Amino acid sequence: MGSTSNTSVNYNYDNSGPDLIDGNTYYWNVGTSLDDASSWHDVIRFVYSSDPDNPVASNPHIYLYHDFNNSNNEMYTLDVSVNILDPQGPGDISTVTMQDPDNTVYTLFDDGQHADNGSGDGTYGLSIQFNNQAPAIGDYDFTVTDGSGNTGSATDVLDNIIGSLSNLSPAIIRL
Ligand SMILES: [Ca+2]
Ligand SMILES: [Ca+2]
Repeated sequence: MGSTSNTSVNYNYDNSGPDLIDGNTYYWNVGTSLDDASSWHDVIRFVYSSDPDNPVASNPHIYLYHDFNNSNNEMYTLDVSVNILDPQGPGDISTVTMQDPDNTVYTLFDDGQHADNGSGDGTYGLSIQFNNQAPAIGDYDFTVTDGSGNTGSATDVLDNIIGSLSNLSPAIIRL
């Protein structure tokens, strides 16, 4: 077929595909083939945005663990994460925060140390511990701000507090 020098492709040139929706995640698979050979790239995940500047927050997640510690105090661990992308690249991300239903604001990290998967992979996270008090029910709002002050947001909801398995006791067999 010869060489390809363009660095962009047109999606949906024949109008047979669905419209892309802002903030949605898509997967792109690129392949080529000849009579006797073929080549393909790994599937590429991307988030669609029609805005050339604003960062995008997607896939917000809050995950609650409920346990008891050695002193029999109730412990709650809230792992939160969100995927962040920016049209200017990861270097344009300034801050990523999460505001809980009590209006406390937490800073999230992408260093591989804060329940955020790998370092520098665009997933920002934080692991928050609560002792003897469950986290608040309601909206957890994630906000990303880039170097120019543009923002993007996403929300996940904590709608119930799970119970703990601490009341389960092993069966005692009396002889
Ligand atoms: Ca930007
Ligand atoms: Ca990460």
